[in-house]
Amino acid sequence: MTNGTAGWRVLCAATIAVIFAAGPAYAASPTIKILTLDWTSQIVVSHIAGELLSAQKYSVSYLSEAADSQWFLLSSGQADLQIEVWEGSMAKEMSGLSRRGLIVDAGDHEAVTREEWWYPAYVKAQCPGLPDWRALRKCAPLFATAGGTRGTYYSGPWEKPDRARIRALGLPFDVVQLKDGDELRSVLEEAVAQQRPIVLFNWTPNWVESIYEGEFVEFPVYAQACETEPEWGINEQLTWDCGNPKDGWLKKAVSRRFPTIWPCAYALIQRISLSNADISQAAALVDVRGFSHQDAARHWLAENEPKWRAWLQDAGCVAEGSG
Ligand code: TMO
Repeated sequence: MTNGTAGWRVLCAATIAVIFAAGPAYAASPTIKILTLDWTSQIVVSHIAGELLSAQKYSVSYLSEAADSQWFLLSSGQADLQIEVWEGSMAKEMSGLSRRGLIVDAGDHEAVTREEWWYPAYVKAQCPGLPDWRALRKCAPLFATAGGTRGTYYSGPWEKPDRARIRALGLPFDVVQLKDGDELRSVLEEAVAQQRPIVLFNWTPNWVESIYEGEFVEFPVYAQACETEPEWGINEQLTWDCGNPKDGWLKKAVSRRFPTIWPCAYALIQRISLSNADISQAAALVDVRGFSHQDAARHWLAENEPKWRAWLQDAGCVAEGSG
């Protein structure tokens, strides 16, 4: 290439930049702000969506937040997309805010989910009667730290009803709430290394199932009324005398502005549907195989091209962002 051509290109690019900057008619589509939260699969799947949107010429950015902030950020339009909304820990906010029109329900993933108390398989021999929750009443001292008699249950930052459940079911347990999925992973790995009894919050699909055998505790079966009607269930004075849903949904949520500003991107988000295997693989690529979140997303995309090509095709339109 000659200097002359290069110079002409620079001039040309500069001129185009000026023309585009000057006219509001050429204003670029605003950036789609994608929430990345505090457990691994959500971050990887956010990057999968982000890579697909970027390839469609949308401008995307990632906002790293604790799960609790998602509702305020989405309903105020400071964030646009939360790609993994879990029924067990997020149903209440999701249904309340979408009913009021403050956020938009962009449909379900194929995955069926569960979030619940969980223990590694070797714990069962130490506490006969598991997975029935009543076994935990007798075995509580096994799960005590430093000589106490009350057991410790390790939770993440997502689950709210644990203390209520402990009270309603008369379980001699205290809750130690950890910061995020990585901290849960550390206490689990440490306990397993020493074959020490542990009961902690876990969920499926997750990376854990690809490494450790284990089971969820079986509490009285969930019903909506268990949350609201004290008379329901074995404790007639208190709510939450039940477990979490066993066959929960997994949804996508977007900001109110999303469908109008980016209708084609919205059509794509509606079609994105991940299976249990997809989600647990996404988590395992990072937590077991050591990929970065973005590399894990690219790896998943490279291995699952027919799947995402079908989403793009079914969405059936070309990005506004590319215009
Ligand atoms: C929201 N989570 C999957 C960590 O339970």
